[in-house]
Amino acid sequence: MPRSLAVDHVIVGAGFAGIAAAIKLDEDGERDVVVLEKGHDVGGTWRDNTYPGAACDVPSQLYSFSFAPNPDWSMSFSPQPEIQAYIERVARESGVLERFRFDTEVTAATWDGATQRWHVTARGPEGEQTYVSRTLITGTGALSEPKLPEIEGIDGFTGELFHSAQWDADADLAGKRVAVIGTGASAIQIVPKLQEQVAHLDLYQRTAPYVMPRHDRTYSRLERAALRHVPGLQKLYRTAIYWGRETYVPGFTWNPALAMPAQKMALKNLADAVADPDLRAALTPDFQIGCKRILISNTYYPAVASDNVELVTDGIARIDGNAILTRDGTRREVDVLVVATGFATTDLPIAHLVTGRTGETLAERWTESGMAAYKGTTVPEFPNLFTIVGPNTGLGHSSMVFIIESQVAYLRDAIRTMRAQGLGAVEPTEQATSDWNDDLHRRMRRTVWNSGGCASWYLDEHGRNTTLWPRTTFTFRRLLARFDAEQYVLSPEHTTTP
Ligand code: N01
Repeated sequence: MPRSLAVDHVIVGAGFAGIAAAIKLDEDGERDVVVLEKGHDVGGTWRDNTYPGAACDVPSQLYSFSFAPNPDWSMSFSPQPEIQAYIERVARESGVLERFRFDTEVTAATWDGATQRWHVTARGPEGEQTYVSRTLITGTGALSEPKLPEIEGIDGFTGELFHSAQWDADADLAGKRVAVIGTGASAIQIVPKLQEQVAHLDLYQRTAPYVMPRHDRTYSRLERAALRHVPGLQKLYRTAIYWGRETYVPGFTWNPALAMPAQKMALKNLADAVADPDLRAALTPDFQIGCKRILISNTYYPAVASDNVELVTDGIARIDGNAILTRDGTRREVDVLVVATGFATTDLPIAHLVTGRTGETLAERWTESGMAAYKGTTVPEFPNLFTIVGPNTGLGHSSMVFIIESQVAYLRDAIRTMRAQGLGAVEPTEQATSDWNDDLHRRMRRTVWNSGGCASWYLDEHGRNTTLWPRTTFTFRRLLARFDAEQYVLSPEHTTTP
């Protein structure tokens, strides 16, 4: 293989975002595309998160591609293996899989203004390769870089240790003493499954989350047959789920008073599940609902209340050998330590690898102001870069696939515009970008994420919310419906470009 290969588009990542981009570009006749994926398969976060109990907390009918409906979901909130199988099937049947390079990790991407091309270097099974491309499309996800807790002595832990997103499939936890650190969306799915098999489980909780009932159910054969065969039914069902979530959930992120009924509902869920008043008090959140992601589970509280589980709320002081020491001086020995401590969300690894036309990386550009893009998708000084699931595109209440499809529609229109107008480079103006972000952060001030009295992965080290979208998803789609060339610096294609 040549060390340098010219292509039209490089897509980084083969999760929902990368697959959608590859399929939709193909529909436009954009077939000179390569998708670089550091993992061994498609699926992204759904390939990686294989921990016991992993499942979606957004209904699958909505959490799937609009262009690849699936009448065969077994449950409303499908388990990870089913979602992974769906992603693999869509990728395989799309016919674009031959453009994917697996086990291939991007190590650098640099814009060359003279040729109006990205130089994307990647390390793969056949060594190092540079792809020279018109556009660079990142679909690397917001929750893909596991974050380990900074605890004194953790490096010297003598038992087995793994992160929730790097589950050791060979680990046999039956009859073991296990500790779980963290009580976020991952932990509350893991804990009930572990509780069933381990001898003892210590659950280290720093902040109690709100947990709502999980209204999950299995679809009957009749329902699945109807979804498959009745024209329009699946689309109608998906639309109903979409509007149901869109109308009631975002409301209380903007108006804390509207959150009170939800908060009462979550506290009633806790009271119904946990009889012991001391345990109930320890599990009661001390912030406003919605400030962190609201969790859903019917099995978490009963598991925590089980005889073989201890909820530890004293802070962790350090790790010594195979033991965790808390600040009250207690020492608890364990065989296996599961860290369900989340992901690096505001300092994305890809940002350190991408260098724009001024010689600065994305991470350097974002050092002071925090992550920021125009429409979450394009960045000044980074021509022809499209960041799917970029800054302020995340959701706490609905399907990220909807956001991804909106961004893909936008970048397709950008590429069509470039082709039609003979453009070699497009980048948003600084003015358009700062107007967009000023507006976002003005809206953000009113939300529970900023004023709800909690710390969360939504906020960066300066307390700025650079991850979530503070409006309806419908508005996001409308604002990205068309590539608004008037907000961009447009450069004609250099005639000398090879
Ligand atoms: O991570 P998190 P997650 N010492 O960051 C604690 C999505 N998701 O993997 O709250 C002690 O939410 C931390 O404590 P605190 C979903 O978007 C979706 O669970 O910071 N504890 C917290 O309890 C979700 O929001 C599904 O005080 C420490 C936990 O670790 C996102 O992924 C399933 C600590 C981290 O929670 C992330 O969820 C799973 C320390 N040093 C995930 N450091 C679906 O169902 C951290 N913690 C689709």
